[in-house]
Amino acid sequence: MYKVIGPVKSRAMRVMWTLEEMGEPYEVIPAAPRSEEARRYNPSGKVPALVDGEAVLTDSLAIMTYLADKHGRLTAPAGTVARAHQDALTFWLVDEFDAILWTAAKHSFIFPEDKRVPAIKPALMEEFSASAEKLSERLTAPFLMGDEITLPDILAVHCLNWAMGAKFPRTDDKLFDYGKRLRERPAFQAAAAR
Ligand SMILES: N[C@@H](CCC(=O)N[C@@H](CS)C(=O)NCC(=O)O)C(=O)O
Repeated sequence: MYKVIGPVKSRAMRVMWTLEEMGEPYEVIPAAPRSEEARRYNPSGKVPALVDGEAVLTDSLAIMTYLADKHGRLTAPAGTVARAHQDALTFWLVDEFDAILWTAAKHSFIFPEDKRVPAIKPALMEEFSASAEKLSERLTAPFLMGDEITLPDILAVHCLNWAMGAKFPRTDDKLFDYGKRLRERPAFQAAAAR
């Protein structure tokens, strides 16, 4: 059985949601970021990690892509044009959503107090809002890549939830309703309950 390392209130949630969508059983080891236990799986202390047999994999998107390719779910097949478009959206979300939220977190509670620059936060919020508008514009189907849920949906909704938790400005109704609809999925609910 897969083992997901990291608490549900971390990027490990993305991996749990991915596994729930695929109906794959897994165990959770809720090791806190930077804890000794987390370092046993990833020397950097970052979570999530995934244990698959003898292998220990790190980085949420690398893990999700591995699982999607392995099980042939939640992704266009590797080596197709559809996959290149999907990956472009994934990497855009990493740059414009995840990195912005992570920088805000660093300057709120991750960095030691004397290294934080709280004045950066309004600019980050503005940048996130501009990116959220772009994402909303490109949402022209039930899911970001069309009629089926794919990995970028999981990443986008995880980041939208993170943004709400971090008190970022609300997105437009279209993106808000999309996030709400995806959070209602049984797979999301099951992962969130871990
Ligand atoms: N790009 C990595 C980022 C992982 C990451 O930074 N995770 C946070 C928790 S959500 C963490 O472990 N932080 C501790 C640290 O950076 O030292 C991923 O997506 O897995």
